[in-house]
Amino acid sequence: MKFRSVLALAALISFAAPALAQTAPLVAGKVTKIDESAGKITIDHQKIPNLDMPPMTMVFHASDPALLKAVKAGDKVKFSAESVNGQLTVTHIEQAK
Ligand SMILES: [Cu+2]
Repeated sequence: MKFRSVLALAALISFAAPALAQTAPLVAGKVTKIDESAGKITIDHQKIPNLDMPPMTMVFHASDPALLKAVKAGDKVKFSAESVNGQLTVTHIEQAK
């Protein structure tokens, strides 16, 4: 019984791992506002192909609070956004050079 659940877990992880490794494309944008306490970031972004979204300014959740410390309002950035549990979430962000 226990061995079976370990096998099931191993199977689950082997399926989940490629999905986690798959990264969303980097999108160019400009940070307009950061709300650290709410864990949100507003980005004036270009087209987001994986979300089929045209350019606009909008609020995203941050998948990790540390992401909001890496950038500040006014920064030009490259970021990845994905739908996580139905919420549009920034999963990666870096300064654009
Ligand atoms: Cu948008």
